Amino acid sequence: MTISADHTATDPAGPAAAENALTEAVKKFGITVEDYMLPARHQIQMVDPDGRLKPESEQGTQPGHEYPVPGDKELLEAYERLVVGRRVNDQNSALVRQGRMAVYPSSHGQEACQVAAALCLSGGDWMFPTYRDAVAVMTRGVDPVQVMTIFRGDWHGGYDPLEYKVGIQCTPLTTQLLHAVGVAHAAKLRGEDTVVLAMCGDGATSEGDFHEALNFAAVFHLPVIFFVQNNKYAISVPLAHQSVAPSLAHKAVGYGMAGERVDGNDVVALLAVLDRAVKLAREGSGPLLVEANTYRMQAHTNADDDTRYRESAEVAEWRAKDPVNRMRTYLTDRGLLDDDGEARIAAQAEAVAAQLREGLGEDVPVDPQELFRHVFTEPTPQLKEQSAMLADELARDAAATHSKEAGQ
Ligand SMILES: Cc1ncc(C[n+]2csc(CCOP(=O)(O)OP(=O)(O)O)c2C)c(N)n1
Ligand SMILES: [Mg+2]
Repeated sequence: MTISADHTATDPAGPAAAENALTEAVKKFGITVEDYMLPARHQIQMVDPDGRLKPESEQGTQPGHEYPVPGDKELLEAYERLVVGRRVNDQNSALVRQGRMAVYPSSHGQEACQVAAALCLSGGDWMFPTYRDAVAVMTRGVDPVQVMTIFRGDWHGGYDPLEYKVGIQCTPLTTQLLHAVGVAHAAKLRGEDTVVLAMCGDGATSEGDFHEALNFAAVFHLPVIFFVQNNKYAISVPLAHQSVAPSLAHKAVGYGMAGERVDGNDVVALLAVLDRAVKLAREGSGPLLVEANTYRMQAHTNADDDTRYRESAEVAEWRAKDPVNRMRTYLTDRGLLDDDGEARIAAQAEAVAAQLREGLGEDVPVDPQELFRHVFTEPTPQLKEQSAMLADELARDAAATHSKEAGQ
């Protein structure tokens, strides 16, 4: 997409003002604009895989890329959501095997990213998720059964995006990034202080729409955080075959925005980096890209056999970096979590799982003609023809069933 609209027509302040806002934001970090845009040399990690808080000098930070440890209240809430998220992921995978859901792209192992993506936002902000981000949508406050409705395979998206300020979980890769940029542009024109978090995977960063969304957001200086969950695979394609950039966070600087990479299994670091990104975006310093370094612990979906393209040793290596265990150790060692707290959170997770079993346990009657109903205001001749063919087939089926029953 070529940007052909005059900036001054849509952004009264124009690009010069946007550039000034960025320069001002960078000034307070005491570094150059280039050093602000380039990710820190190492990923930000605050709590190591054994659950120990790392010394500040080993957290991967550097001047202008320093992050305070989030408060205890936020961390406890994050842990609670992690446990619920893990339980939901595993319950959903079971519901697929039982035929109650058609498909479920699980975020098992990526729950820290899911939880942080929701908790860093305020009520008036927007989130634009993908098919793998059901736990993030739920953590944002959408009813769990409504979130999972889309995976049943009927036509309905389940929840009202306007009510929750959460876009539909998009399956066509990176379409949601353009929706996100559009909403951010509209909010900016209206003078609202909305921040938009747009989610995608590592594979999705090769899409044309990824480029268009990032370029538009940077040129129009929009308050968007592009949150890339690098789980190392795009179905069977490993990251090394997808991109040879030094990191996915480095893609940001090419568009003129800041990038940062963070340990995606460390919810403490994720919250620290995303909280600052949201604050900066809200203050008007433009879009940012955050790459979370994580791993897809299970197959792409139930329709995929991951043993055909990756070694079990690799999966085992990542199991040791589990985000839930890590946080449990960290909070327990700090005296913030005890057996009673654990039991309360486990009970909460079980209640959500029961809600899903109940809510998705019944078949919903669907009208096959709804396939055609909401495509165009005026159906095309082809759709009319296909709809008539379906009506004919359904009538013949019904007649056959009727005569079979009459003959019995
Ligand atoms: C435009 C488009 N092209 C291809 C696909 C098929 N497809 C579905 S998921 C996927 C892999 C995406 O990988 P990634 O972005 O890393 O996300 P992950 O599934 O790992 O979360 C592909 C190629 C699609 N859904 N949309
Ligand atoms: Mg991926």
